[in-house]
Amino acid sequence: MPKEYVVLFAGPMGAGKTTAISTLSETPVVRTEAVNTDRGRHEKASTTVALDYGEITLDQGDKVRLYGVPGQERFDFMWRILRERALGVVLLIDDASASAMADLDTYLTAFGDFFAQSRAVVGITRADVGVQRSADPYQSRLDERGLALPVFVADARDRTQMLTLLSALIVLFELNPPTKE
Ligand SMILES: Nc1nc2c(ncn2[C@@H]2O[C@H](COP(=O)(O)OP(=O)(O)O)[C@@H](O)[C@H]2O)c(=O)[nH]1
Ligand SMILES: [Mg+2]
Repeated sequence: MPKEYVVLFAGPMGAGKTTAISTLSETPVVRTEAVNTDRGRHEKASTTVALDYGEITLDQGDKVRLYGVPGQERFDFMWRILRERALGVVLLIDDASASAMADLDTYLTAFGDFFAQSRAVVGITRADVGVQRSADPYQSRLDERGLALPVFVADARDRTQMLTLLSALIVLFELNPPTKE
């Protein structure tokens, strides 16, 4: 029976989330304006947040729903549902950004539950025009935090490289299926 997965693409602005989803998706990418209903945290009754959506069918017929989630995380209803349904996270970090290592720390914390459960992979984008130009310093940061998860240098414009990231995440998930509560 074909399965269906939800995968989140997270990371700071400019890291390549929209590009990655466009590169991977078989369907035209939909940019959704979603209503943020978290009234407790925001002045306005509702604000809109944009998210990218695409789909890909894997070799075995499994379908993956790909969501690009905006820079800052909002802990409202919509995010809780997306997070609960998500198999895992592809975290993209822009190696050409001066804040790349700080961004990694921020997102490791924001998606700490996924990282702790080994349901995350990291893609270092823009390494060709980047600062470190290598996955090593980022991998070391994960090691320091006790997270033995893969870090790849990956160009968001390259479908094969994005498929490698996605496949690595799915393999991790299948090795560590979430325990039912
Ligand atoms: N040179 C280079 N550019 C990249 C790479 N990955 C992504 N980009 C570019 O980075 C830019 C930002 O990507 P975008 O998808 O808009 O980022 P988002 O804000 O995370 O959605 C786009 O112009 C991409 O083509 C890479 O590995 N190398
Ligand atoms: Mg984008």
